[in-house]
Amino acid sequence: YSIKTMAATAVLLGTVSTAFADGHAVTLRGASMFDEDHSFTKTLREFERLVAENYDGDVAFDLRLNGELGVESDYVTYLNQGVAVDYTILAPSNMAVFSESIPLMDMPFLFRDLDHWNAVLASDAFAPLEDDLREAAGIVIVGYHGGGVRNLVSAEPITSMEELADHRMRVMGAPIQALTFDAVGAAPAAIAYNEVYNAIQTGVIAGFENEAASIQNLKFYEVAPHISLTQHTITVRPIVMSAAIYDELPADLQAAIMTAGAEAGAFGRALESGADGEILQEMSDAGQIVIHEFAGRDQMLEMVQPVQDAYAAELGATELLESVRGM
Ligand code: X1X
Repeated sequence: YSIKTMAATAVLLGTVSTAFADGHAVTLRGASMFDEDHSFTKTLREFERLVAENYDGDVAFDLRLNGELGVESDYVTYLNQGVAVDYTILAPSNMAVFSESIPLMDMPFLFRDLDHWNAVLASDAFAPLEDDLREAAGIVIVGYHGGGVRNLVSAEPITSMEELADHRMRVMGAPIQALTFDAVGAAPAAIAYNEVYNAIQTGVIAGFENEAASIQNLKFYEVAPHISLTQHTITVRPIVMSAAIYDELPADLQAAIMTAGAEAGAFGRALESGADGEILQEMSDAGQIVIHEFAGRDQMLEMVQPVQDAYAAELGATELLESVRGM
């Protein structure tokens, strides 16, 4: 290999060795499915700024937006292999393929309200799940973004348990997501995020579930303008790095990344949870969505709890689940 060839290879793989390509000692490649307006991208920008601020050495960032490098289910594979994507923000349920336990963090109806969500994220309750993710997936959690509230998003209104029955809806790839919506009577199917818009448009599914920021950013309202306030999830969205890359970095850069991850996460959580209601209102005011009350939320919660219990028991995480519920 000549240096030029190595540089080209490094650019393709997006590893720390991109130093050859752009003259920086370390260049890290990031990925976002969204544009600059979405809270994920803003949080990753803040993360970059804080890493640079906390590190004395030479580090640069190359953040690819608008799904240029695919969707989260792709990023997970790249992070695991240590190629193409070094840092991003991911839904735990999109990491299920490598770690069975990580989706516990974002299973529907885990959090009672924002106070509960805040208390759990301020604790170290998820530490065993983080350890499993590092071990099983080669992915390091450096901070926690999140705070969006997920609702049903559909082509036709869903306002009651009766209307939810057999509703063909997309869920994220983790089995606990499908089990949850199956338990409440819907007909869930795991479909890649970048296929959801077309799948609704062509009638393959009748809807999905998502938070306001992403519905707005990716214009899902064009095909699914009905939002039913099931408020079943408050999102937890780890800021993550590939362990293969992280472990090769100098110790002072690793320390800067951990500090930056924690601070950028807090910044992002305040941003997304603060803007969630406003974004729904904006879309409603613009005539893009119609918001519906959902009558059966308490019933859903009751039907879902045994599913959560069984999932936790299978993972040997009953104590963890109980401690989260007890906070
Ligand atoms: O449903 C998904 O796959 C996505 O929904 C939103 O865009 C985000 O929460 C993202 O992390 C992913 O979960």
